[in-house]
Amino acid sequence: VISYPQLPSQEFRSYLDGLPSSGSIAILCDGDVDGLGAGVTLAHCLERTGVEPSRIVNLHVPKGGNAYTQEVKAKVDAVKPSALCILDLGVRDFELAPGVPKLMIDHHRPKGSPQDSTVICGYDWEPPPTSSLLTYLLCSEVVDLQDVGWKAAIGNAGDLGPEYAPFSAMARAVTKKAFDEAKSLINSAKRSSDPDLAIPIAFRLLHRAQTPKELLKDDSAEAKTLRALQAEVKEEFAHARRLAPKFSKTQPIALFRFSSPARVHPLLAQSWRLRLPKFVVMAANDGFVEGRVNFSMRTAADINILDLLEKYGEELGIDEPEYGLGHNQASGGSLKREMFERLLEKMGFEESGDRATG
Ligand SMILES: [Mn+2]
Repeated sequence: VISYPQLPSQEFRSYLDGLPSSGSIAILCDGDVDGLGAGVTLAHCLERTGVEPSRIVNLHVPKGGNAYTQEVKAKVDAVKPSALCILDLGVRDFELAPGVPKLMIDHHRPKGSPQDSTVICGYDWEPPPTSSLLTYLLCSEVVDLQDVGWKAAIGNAGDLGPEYAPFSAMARAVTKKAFDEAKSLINSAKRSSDPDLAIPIAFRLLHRAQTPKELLKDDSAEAKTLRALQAEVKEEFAHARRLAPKFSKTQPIALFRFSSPARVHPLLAQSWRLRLPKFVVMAANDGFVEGRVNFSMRTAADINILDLLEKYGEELGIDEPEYGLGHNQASGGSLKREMFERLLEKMGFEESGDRATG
């Protein structure tokens, strides 16, 4: 049974009470199923407390980017929000909207304590909640969200969150099959080769559906677009799964290196985690963002990946917005190719023949 005595319900309520009565409220959320589940849940909560739906604007981070960058700051500024909610995107000092009241709900290791912000982060809670679960717990103390609770439940399930009995009951009520298929469809948005197109679609589909079955039956043009992108992700993943690992000479690290326009590296690392239980699995994708290597690391061993990446990051002087973030046993990053090669060298990988001569 989950109970978080530290749930800051009062702070959350105070934030809602202090929301300006006009102007847009931007919800900047991660594009994975946990971020979208949290974002949509918060949108329902705001609407049910009387916020005009047209005031709510959903924003996301561009392909391969990080939330705390000038690029995203410009996106936020363009909306001129009177309030900004940042969900499942980490906690940083970088100010996206100075002077605007901000709410951050997250579960990754925090990196700072930002100004003008109500920060709710469950990183060190036991068991660590997902952002969807955390958002649902906070919101359902303010309004009744029973009917849309499955949306947070798919986020929680999709990000391997803790078992929460009401969510399990909701999944059964909507049938497990439809629940899993809806989760997979929404999760394909950020994984696809065109997340900038797919993520806003996924947010809208999840927001307007009353049930997972309704979501799956959506026959709008944009729903078809998302399903086509999902098919592409499946194909790219099936291809990447045929790779064999390379092993470090000095560290318990297994590397899978490949090139795909889709964000299948987290899936690949996850799929090998239990098959190589004594290793840190590293899946590195050269094809996701031009000139960069995007990589995911997962482990079932008692190794702290955040600490590992922090150590190498200091040694190499890595200063990147997307590096070594996340969870103790699930992290990754995005590096320029040259820096990634240096990281691999530090990790005890010999240059592979084709790249060494290239
Ligand atoms: Mn998450």
